Amino acid sequence: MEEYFPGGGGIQYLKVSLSNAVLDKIKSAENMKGITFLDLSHTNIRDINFLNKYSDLEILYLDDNEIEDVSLLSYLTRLKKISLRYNNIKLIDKSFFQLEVIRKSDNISTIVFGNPLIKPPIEIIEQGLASIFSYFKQIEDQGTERLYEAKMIIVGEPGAGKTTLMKKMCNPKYEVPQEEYETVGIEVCSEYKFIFKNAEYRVNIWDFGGQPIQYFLHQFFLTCDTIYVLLADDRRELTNFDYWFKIIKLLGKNYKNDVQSPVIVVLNERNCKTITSFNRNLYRENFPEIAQNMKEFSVDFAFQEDKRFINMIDEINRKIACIEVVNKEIPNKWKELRTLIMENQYKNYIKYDNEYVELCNQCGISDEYEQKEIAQYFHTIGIILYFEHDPFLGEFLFLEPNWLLKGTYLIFSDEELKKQNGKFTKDWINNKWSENGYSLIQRKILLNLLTNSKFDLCYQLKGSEQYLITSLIRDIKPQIIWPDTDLYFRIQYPFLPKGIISRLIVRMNEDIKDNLIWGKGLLIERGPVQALITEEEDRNTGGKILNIKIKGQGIYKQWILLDIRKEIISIHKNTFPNIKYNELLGCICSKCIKAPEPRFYNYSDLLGFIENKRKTIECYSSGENVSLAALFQSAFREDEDYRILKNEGMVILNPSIVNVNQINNPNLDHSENHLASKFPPYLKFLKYLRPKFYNRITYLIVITGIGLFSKPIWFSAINSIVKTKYEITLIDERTDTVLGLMLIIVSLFYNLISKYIENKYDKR
Ligand SMILES: Nc1nc2c(ncn2[C@@H]2O[C@H](COP(=O)(O)OP(=O)(O)OP(=O)(O)O)[C@@H](O)[C@H]2O)c(=O)[nH]1
Ligand SMILES: [Mg+2]
Repeated sequence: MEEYFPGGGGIQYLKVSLSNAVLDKIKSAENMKGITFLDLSHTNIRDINFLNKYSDLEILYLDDNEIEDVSLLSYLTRLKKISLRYNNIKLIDKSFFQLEVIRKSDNISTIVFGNPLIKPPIEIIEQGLASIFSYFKQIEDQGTERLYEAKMIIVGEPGAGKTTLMKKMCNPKYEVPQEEYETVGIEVCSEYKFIFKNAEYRVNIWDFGGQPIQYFLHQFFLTCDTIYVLLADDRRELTNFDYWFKIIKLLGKNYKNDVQSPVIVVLNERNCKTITSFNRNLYRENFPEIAQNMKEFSVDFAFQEDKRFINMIDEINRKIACIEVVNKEIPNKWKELRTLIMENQYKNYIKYDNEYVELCNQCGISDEYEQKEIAQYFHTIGIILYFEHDPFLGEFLFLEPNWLLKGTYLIFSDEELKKQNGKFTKDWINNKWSENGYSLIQRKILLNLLTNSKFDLCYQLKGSEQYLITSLIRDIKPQIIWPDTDLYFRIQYPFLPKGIISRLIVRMNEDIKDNLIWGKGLLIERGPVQALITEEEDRNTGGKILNIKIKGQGIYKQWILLDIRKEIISIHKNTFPNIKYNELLGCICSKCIKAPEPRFYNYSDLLGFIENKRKTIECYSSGENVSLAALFQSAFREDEDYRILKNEGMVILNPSIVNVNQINNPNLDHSENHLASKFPPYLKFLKYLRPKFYNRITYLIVITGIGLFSKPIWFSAINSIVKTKYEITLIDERTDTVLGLMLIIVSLFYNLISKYIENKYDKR
């Protein structure tokens, strides 16, 4: 052991660079008192009980391991810092939160981030200590049990047999109908129950209409912590497996704990003829995360007692029983509340503030946070719909989602509206709903669902009574005169879910130029710049790209790009937190700038180059060395907005890199370059000093001057400051008046000239 812990009890610090052998020694060490720092991140350890010998530990890093049980940590009472990110911790005892190191932490959730926590749930931990202890208290007071309730989502092409499967699961005697019946919106059935390991599970089955016009619903209603049944129909062999796998990967994964919902692929046979178009190996290869927890079945629902149907149902049951949230321990009172809510199910919705809170109070649940948490939990397991973050919709709990979806679908599928290219007035839409039996408050809720900002479905046209549903805009690209592009930017997606362009149109509607919008693009204008944003096929990767072309002068280009990226990133964040994308920046070398399409650089690669202190990159198209700083400066601004973007999770560039190299910017016109080349060292110097120069040095020198000039008593004090800080030797007391005057005049004059030159440079 000595080689690792030289000096025995005398050492206080241990940073381990670990081989298995070293790790074994650390684990088997006898008495490790005196060690205060231990970093065992990325070592694949599972069991940390050996740490009981390290009772003096103050700093302990255990990130990226396989740890499940952290109860031992309660013995490490001297800890001042601990990190347990990305382990496999599901349950944490109350004693852990009583540790001083946890109690004093500003943000406990960062310590345990990336763990599949069930108890306490991460949402509770994020709320801080008070909520955590209140959670434990509730459990102690009330006792807990499991609800054994889950949500199952059936998706697939129209007519694939989704509704048939749902009905068959809820009623085994159900006979497959002869005629076709198309599901509109989503139908929910809560009658399916099964027994697994002595527990009775209840499943809320959500059956989605398969018509492509309903795909926009997916972004709002496909959720994680559920099971997906993907139905493929062999009659038409039209199943778009690619779309379904991608959307399930995107929306079916809980990004908080990285758990992907299980998937059952059902190849629905007709007359025992199997589907031929499902290339299972390809999907297993391309979607390994889904494949891990996926099973396939070929079944014909028309055959009663088909053994394969029974096998499929068994597997569905088994997978449901393994979903974490389904086995979550909840306080007894929550179950009582569930029953009370269900008694209201004949109502379409209940109001959060009075009705729901009242039901909570009846069950003795008075804590506001707990009430909210229950609503979120019931939303996850599919009992209700609760739009937690929406100021208007969040006032309701929707007990019956169908009327909401049917009301929306009624509008989206309206032929008259399609002819109007998605434009409607409030009167028109209210009439439409009231003709179909919707009450005043229902109409209000529906209109809010359409127009509220969470969903970006529609917006009010400028200076008009009309609204526009952007996903109904015809996909006919209007004639656009677009001469040259000054700035090229792209976002490249392996999978682009439906709706990003139409949502972007809603978000940027204030800037749309001359109504130039279509299904796959928009043209926006702000001041002297225009931006053309289009959704296109990516010929290189087979995926999709959002192409952003900007033309115009000055920094407005960078502004508009920044705003477009902000909106797109916010759409990602709100609806598709798992989405994968690359940002690409167009080259600015002399050849690319004139070419119809430039070479594109991967934005994050460029950031890597800058970090490695590279100054240029070679354009493979022209062979020119392009200044990285100039490349960045062509597209990005360097101010406060960067910080905002950084908070949004975007990588940014350190502005100083751009600044110093400003004179190399080929985007400056000739006269600017000329001016810049005249003063490079001076400008660099000024840039270095600014803004400190004006504020600090001038100020200090002028004050010194005044001091010397008027009150020699200051002399010695100022002398000592100036001497030590700036190594200027003042001559003697007799010269102080002259010296003071000189300092004042020279520094003010210098200040004046620098301001003049800098302003002149900046204006250009
Ligand atoms: N023989 C046979 N016919 C089936 C089977 N599954 C579905 N069908 C037929 O296909 C029709 C459509 O099935 P649905 O279950 O309504 O299809 P869906 O996927 O819900 O369709 P949408 O709601 O339009 O998306 C049914 O009415 C049946 O006639 C099956 O397993 N065997
Ligand atoms: Mg159906």
